[in-house]
Amino acid sequence: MEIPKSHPRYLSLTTREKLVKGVREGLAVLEGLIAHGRGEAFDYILGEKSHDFALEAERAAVALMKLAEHPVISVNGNAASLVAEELVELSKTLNAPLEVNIFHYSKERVEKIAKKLEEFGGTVYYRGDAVLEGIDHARRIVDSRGILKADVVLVPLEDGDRCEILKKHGKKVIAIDLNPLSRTARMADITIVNNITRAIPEMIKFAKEITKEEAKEVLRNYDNKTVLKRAIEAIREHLTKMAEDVMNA
Ligand code: PTJ
Repeated sequence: MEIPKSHPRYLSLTTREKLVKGVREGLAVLEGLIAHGRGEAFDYILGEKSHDFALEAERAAVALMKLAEHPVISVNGNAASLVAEELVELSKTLNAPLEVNIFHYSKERVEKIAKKLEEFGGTVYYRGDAVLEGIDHARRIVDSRGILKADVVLVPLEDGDRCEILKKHGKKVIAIDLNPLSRTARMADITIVNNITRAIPEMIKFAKEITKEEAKEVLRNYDNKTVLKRAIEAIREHLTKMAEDVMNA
């Protein structure tokens, strides 16, 4: 469908179309559309912008990955549909390989996602030759060169279960999740409450700028609990403003 640039919801609608295309191409699953809808709703009540707490978390995430020995970026169907090219750029900038890791498992989809990332020049792990003990669903299948030995894992649009298991395996977890109330958001070491479509380009910019010394300083001052609190408060403030706008209209 052709969406006119003049449409007030142009950006949101074109993002939706990307995900629909991702489903049609076999990258994302139908459940991914539902997850995206939930994300959209949170984005809406957050004012559809990158808040200061999100930028702070993005900078801390980049700092953590910069200082890590084996940082890995986990990619699922939604992430590949929305920001494949950008994920490859972030991966190259931070020297952090990409690993396809999906919840609704099929070998065919793993390969399609990997191919898409490789088309943009990404280094992609998807051998699935190792298992993360303690988790029942398909996300336990990992690559021995990637998530298995990673010390830091970036998990965009994740479910709480896996975040928990990654932490149990001693890994630092960075989540990108528009829902600051989710289990993932609360369990991660760094939670980026922002749309992945804004977060990844911003992280690329930070990754290009930051030095190792600055990274250490950023992490010394970072507090994820405060970031989550500010995200929840931002929702409250935005809703209060919208309520006032209704009364003043
Ligand atoms: O490709 P698969 O099989 O790995 O499946 C991917 C989905 C996303 C379907 C799977 O991981 C899933 O079911 O995720 P959840 O548990 O629904 O969690 C997704 C979270 O991401 C929710 O909290 C959403 O609010 C959030 N979210 C959705 N779209 C975005 C988002 N966060 C940031 N940016 C988005 N565009």
